Amino acid sequence: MTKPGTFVVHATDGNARRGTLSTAHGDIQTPIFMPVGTQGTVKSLSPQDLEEMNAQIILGNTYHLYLRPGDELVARRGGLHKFSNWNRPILTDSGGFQVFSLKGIRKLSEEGVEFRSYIDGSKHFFSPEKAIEIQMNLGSDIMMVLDECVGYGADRGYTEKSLEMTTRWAKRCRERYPAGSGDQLMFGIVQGGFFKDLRTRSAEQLCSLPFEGFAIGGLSVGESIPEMYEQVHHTAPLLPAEKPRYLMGVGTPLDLLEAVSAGVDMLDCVLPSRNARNGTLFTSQGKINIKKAAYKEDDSPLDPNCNCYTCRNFSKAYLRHLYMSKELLSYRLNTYHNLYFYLDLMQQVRDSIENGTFAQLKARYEDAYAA
Ligand code: PRF
Ligand code: ZN
Repeated sequence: MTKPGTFVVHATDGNARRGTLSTAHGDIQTPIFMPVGTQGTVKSLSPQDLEEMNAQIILGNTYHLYLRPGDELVARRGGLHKFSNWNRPILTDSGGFQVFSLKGIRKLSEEGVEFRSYIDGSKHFFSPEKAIEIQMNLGSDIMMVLDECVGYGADRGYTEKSLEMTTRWAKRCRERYPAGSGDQLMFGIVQGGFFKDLRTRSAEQLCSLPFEGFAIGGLSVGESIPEMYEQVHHTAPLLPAEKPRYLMGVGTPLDLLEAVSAGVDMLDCVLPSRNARNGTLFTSQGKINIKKAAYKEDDSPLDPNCNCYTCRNFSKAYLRHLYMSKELLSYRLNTYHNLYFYLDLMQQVRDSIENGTFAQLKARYEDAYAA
């Protein structure tokens, strides 16, 4: 087994990179999209489904799993991999986003963040050390530091104070689990809102700490798409070329391509799975809503260019019927297709970087998704 944390860039095409990141549960081929499994499950899918569609790594959430069923309960069952029977890599987010975005009174201080459970309103406290201890109990392959994701519209003064605290928290996270003390990796998270010089400062501070990878946080919080792209293109090149770069919580197929063009290696988002449950499906011809009356008697597959179980076996008319009837199978077949589509897109991205044709691939999707 290659030492966890080893990252090799095999090829580049412009700023896009084709790499391999080694973890304790195997290698990840980058650029990669990570399906979100907040509660230790990607909603409506089994680990078997995910393996079948070649998901290489999934995401879990510290915040949710700490509250229920509890990280210590998971640790007693041998960790999240064993508990959920998913034997490929897992990345856990720190709670630094969920605590700030989910409702629940919270008190923020240098020590950490106090919040109320979204389940029963009970009071809890995350220090940077506690966020890491929970992720140690979960046994994820990649742990994320506790950070503050500042909301859109935060002023310069607040953003500056916040990023400085996020750096101090990152340092405390790393001290709780020093580099190389086990098989788990830890990524720092760059903040700095929508102020480029603050992003630069945040990146410089974090990159002086010994993390195995670096994330870009604080984006997709209500800004326009051009503003988001501007920050990604500004921030990605500030991160060390020899380490993986992870853009958190982004995005649409076009966002994925844009991020890769800026040098991002990893992304996650609830969009494909959440949209699937709302009947919004991504296809090679663009986005469609399966509830439209036009599909009532449409016997064609969802996406004729897709090889997934849903597209190989069912018509749009049937998928629409399942959706309109709120049948459980609707969630499952739609989620299967959307995630398959995202993972297949990233496979095409990896191939195109190796072949030097990434720009053409990006242009093709930009055309299909312009409408
Ligand atoms: N921080 C953390 N998780 C996140 C984000 C962040 O800034 C985002 C950005 N929207 C998504 N997930 N810890
Ligand atoms: Zn499909």
